[in-house]
Amino acid sequence: MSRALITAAAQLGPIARDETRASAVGRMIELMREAKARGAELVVFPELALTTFFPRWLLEDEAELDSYFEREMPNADTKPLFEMAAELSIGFYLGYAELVEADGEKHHFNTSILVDREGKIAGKYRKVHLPGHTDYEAWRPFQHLEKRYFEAGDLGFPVYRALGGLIGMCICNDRRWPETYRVMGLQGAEMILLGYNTPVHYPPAPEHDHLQCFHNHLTMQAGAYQNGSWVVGVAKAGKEEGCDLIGQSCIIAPTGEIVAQASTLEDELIIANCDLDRCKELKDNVFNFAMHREPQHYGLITGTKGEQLPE
Ligand code: CDV
Repeated sequence: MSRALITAAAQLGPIARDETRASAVGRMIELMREAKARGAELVVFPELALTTFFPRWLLEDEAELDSYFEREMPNADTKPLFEMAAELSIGFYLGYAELVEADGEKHHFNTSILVDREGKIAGKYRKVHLPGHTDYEAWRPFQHLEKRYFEAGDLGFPVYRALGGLIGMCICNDRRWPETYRVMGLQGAEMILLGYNTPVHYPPAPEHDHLQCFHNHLTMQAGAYQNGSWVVGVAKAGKEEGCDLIGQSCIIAPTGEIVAQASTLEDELIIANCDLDRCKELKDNVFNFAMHREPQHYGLITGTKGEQLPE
């Protein structure tokens, strides 16, 4: 008997700066309906899926910046997505900008949630690895101000029992870091969901622009294989406000093989029958952690942030 979780990756094409949340949610509902029609039990949307990728601009007006954030979830704009999920009995992952007010202080996070088949939030994650820079840098063709607009996540990398499996989440730049996957792998993660907005052009190292799609798959395939977990990576793709974003959304088996991949830079649904029991092929063998890990030699990984060079 297998533990199949039929999973869809719902890639989004560009979201314009003046596109409303209602419009973005409408596009996601269309994809959710298609996912259901094709048998999916879970649909994964991108990072910051409700608005354009606003960290590409310096926004100095606090009210304008905060207008990109959600103060509650669900809210009036996103409720239709939750209601549709419950009606169709389909779970979903959604990335959005979260604003929390506590003790008179504002906290901004780049967040994702996992919603179960009853339309209830089953898990939350706040992006740990924030790329980019804090101050305006005039030399760049576009900004990447995630370090200015968000705090680093404060929830770690939790893994949730949901949808019949052990499910973890991360967001965009997190996928490039092996620690992200390992911390979830050590909690038995059987499926890791992630959304991304990745520009083709990387201003600090443009000589790598032609490798963006390669690095996208390289890191996610390695994370899947080395932890014996399914990985579902979902792009916001295409030319968004003049900035080209990669696509190549994909579903990766625990063997590291891509089993479904998007072929456009638009709204596109891909789907795969993900047998969570296939994780055992790796977790019981080459990556049987309890049998083969040697954590006494891994202290540097949590003991230092930067390099410690030999004398
Ligand atoms: N949204 C992101 O985290 N984007 C980064 C870019 C800036 C490199 C990424 O890792 O894809």
